[in-house]
Amino acid sequence: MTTPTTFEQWQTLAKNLQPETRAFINGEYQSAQSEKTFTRISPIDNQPLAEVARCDKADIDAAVACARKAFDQGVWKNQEPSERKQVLLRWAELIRENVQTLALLETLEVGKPIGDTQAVDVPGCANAISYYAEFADKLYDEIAPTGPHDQALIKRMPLGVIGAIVPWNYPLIIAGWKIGPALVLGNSVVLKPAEQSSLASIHLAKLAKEAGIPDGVFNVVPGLGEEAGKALSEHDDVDLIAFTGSTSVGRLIMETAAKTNLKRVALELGGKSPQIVMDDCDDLDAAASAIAWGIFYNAGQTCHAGSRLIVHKNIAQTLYEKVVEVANSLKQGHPLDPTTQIGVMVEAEHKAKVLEYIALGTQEGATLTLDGRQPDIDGAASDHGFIGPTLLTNASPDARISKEEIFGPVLVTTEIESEEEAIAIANDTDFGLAAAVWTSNIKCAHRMSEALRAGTVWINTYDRASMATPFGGFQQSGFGRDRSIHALDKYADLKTVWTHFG
Ligand code: TXE
Repeated sequence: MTTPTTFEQWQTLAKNLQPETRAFINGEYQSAQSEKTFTRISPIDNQPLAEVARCDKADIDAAVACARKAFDQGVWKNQEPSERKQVLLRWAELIRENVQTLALLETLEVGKPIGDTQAVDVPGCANAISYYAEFADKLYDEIAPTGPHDQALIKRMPLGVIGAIVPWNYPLIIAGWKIGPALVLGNSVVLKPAEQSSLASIHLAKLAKEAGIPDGVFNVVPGLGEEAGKALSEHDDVDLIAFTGSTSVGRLIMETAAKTNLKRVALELGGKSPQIVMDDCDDLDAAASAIAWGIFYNAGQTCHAGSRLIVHKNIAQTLYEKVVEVANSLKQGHPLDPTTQIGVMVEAEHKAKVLEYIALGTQEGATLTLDGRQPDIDGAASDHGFIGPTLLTNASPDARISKEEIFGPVLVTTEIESEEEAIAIANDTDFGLAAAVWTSNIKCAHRMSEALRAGTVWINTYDRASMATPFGGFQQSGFGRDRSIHALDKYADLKTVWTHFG
């Protein structure tokens, strides 16, 4: 099939799409045992997109039992590491080959631009799986220093059954970040996608089977958070819940783990990441561009969105003007139009929540410098789901809009006069996912990067990343890292095997 390049071609493909909507358990697609479904409405046109299997405890029990059986029988973990690597690499390749279908599913479900799902989300998922595939035959275990007649091996053992609960904002990438390291170490996985974004994950399962992942090793169980998600996190035979989502659900999952089998928990939660711009920043154009993309990309529905701008008062007005200029140049439009840069919000309820925050901002005394509530869409799509780039300047650091995660294209700014003041305001948050510092003073950059409480600190850039760097938060942004070699730690236990031959 030739790759569609126009809005019309993508629309035709979308019309003819017949997505699989059932759970994938033990290598087969199957309806929920209750036969129930839930309707996914596309945020693009508010029309029903699919009737998705509404799985609950019974289906989770079945999926976990198959995952456990596959693990205990060793159908995956006991394969030669190089064979497991080949299977995972083949899966990643199939994901790349299926970019059209996967990108389309994700765009239709969550309303993000097709250009992004094609160029970022689908390749991001494939790259995560191929990155971890390479560890299969390259990662060595350890021998501890001991006396001459002893040998102590420190072996990395797979945990068993991993429950991966993922959100809707980057459904495929975040799934890949969890599935890749879990599977390469020999674990089995039960993936619970968000109810807003099940279809692309369900399609992934077909490709997993085609690549040669044995039955039971990778399962996808769609359903509601309070039903399927809760059942997975309560399950006594799940060894780890790897979760990305809201701080409130993360808290629940930790409580549940403590009350059940003390399963391990890894949490990647919300954020309120500051971008600090000092008055010696020597490239305000670059800063403005990175600041705008850092908050407006994916309509601000990004956990590490740079949602707080903390700017030196000497340059504040100039910077606001530049940020507004970049914001106005971003093309908001129909998500199936390949030239669109900002799509629609994931759901009407979520849009309403973001609009409430914008209204609250002005009540709290901030100035609405750029009002995105009535974006000027050029007729390519109805504007029901859109919120345009929004700038609330001069917000009090104590205002709710400065403290709470809005998860929309809303940049909240506060002005400062010194490095100390900037750090104090930046760190005055319960979160700690990311931060950035813009300065030409190398000493100031390093002092600030040390002082900022965040899992990632960017200096004179924003949102540059690679699979080789860990991603995750300090404080209530969670713990445990996705990406990089360090993510492997979450999916393994260490076993010491001590032999004495004196
Ligand atoms: O997240 P939820 P929602 C933040 C963001 C957003 C808010 C709410 O601020 O506005 O959270 O989003 C599953 N037991 N982030 O409601 O509910 C659910 O089915 C087990 C930041 O979408 O946390 C989904 O699969 N699982 C975030 C996943 O949890 C449960 C990305 C996430 O949903 C459950 C998304 C339960 N009781 C939202 N309830 C980020 N860190 O990027 C729900 N789930």
